Amino acid sequence: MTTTSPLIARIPDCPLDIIGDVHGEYDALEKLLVQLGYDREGATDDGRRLVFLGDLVDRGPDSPAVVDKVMALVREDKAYCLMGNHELNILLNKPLPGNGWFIQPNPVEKAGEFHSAPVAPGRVDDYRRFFASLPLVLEHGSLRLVHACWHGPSVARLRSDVGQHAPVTALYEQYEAEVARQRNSAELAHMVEQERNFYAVSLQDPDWVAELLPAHAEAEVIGQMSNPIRVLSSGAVHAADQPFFAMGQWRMIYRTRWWDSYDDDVPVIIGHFWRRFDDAAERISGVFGRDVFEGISSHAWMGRRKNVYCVDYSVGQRHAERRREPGHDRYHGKLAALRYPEWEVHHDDGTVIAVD
Ligand SMILES: [Mn+2]
Repeated sequence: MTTTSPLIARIPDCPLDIIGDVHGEYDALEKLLVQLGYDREGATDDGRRLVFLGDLVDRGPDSPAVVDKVMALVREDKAYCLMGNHELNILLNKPLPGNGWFIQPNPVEKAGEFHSAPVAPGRVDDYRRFFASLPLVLEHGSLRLVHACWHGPSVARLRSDVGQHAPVTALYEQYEAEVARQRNSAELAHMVEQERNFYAVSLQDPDWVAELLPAHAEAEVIGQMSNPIRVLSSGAVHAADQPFFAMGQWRMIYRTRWWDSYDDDVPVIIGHFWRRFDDAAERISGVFGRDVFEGISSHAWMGRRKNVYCVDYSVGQRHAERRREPGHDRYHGKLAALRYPEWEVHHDDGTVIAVD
C-alpha cells in the first residue's frame, strides 16, 4: 500500500460551505447539511462545494459515521477535507483522550469519559489511507484554508519539502528529528538542566508556586514552531508571561493569536480554536491557557486586517455537556458552516448569522 499526499492542494474558485471541526457529532452534521440545502447524496443545484476544516473525529458519539460520510463526499468530488491535529495524531498512533474509538490500547482515555462507536475492524486501513490523503493547506482562488494557523514560513518550508508525494508521517518524523537536534543543542540543553536542578521541583506538581522557566519555555516553543506540520494543524505558540497548570503539568507557552500579525491580502479560514456562539454560551472544556478570542465578538472577523475567520463553535464539547446534563438537547457548543461568498454562518440549530 502506498499512501501519497499532496499536502498543499489547490481547489477551484467556486462557492463554498466551509464546515468547522465535527468531532464525531454525526447528528449535528446531518442536520447542518440539510439546513444548507444538500440532498442525501451531498449535492446542491448551484455547483457549491463543501470544505471540512479537519478534526472530523474524536470525543463525539460516532466518529466512524462522520468519516464514512465525508470520505464518500470527497471521493465523489463533492467536498474537500483538510487534515486536523486529531487525524494527524491517529496517523502517528498517539493514544489521546477521545481517540480510543480508533487507537487501542489507550491508557490515557478515562473510562466513561467518551462514548463513541468504535471503528469496525475491517475499516481501519481504509480510514488510515483516507486520513493520510488529506492536505494540510487548501488554496482556493480567493481564500486560504488551514486547520489552525496560516504561518508563512511554515507553509513555505512545507512547500519546498513536500514534493507532491511525501507521506505526511515521514515528513513529520523528519521535522521532529530537527526539533530534537535544536532542543539538544549544547547551550539550551544545559540551561534546561540548570533550571531543573535549581528549582528541584516537578512540573507535574500542581501545588508548586510556578515561575516561568525561560529555557523550558524556549524548548517548548521549539517543539511546536520548528515543525511546520504542527504549526499548521495545531497553531503557533510563544513563551508565556506566567506559567499555568493544564492537563497535568505546568505549561510555559501560550497559544499565539497569530491573526493579529497576519498581514496578507488573502482571507484565511480556520477551525480548531473553541469559539463561543454568543456571550451566554458556556465553555466547559477545551480552555487551555488564555482565551484567544478575548475581545473578539462571536461572529466577527479576526486579526489586524480583519480577514481571518474561525468556524469552530465548540461542538467538540457536547460529549461533556451530555455527561453533565443527560437528556438535554440544547447545546452551548454548535456545529457551524461559513458560506462563501455570502459570508453567513449557518449553525446546526438553524441559526444564520452574518459575519461582522
Ligand atoms: Mn484541532
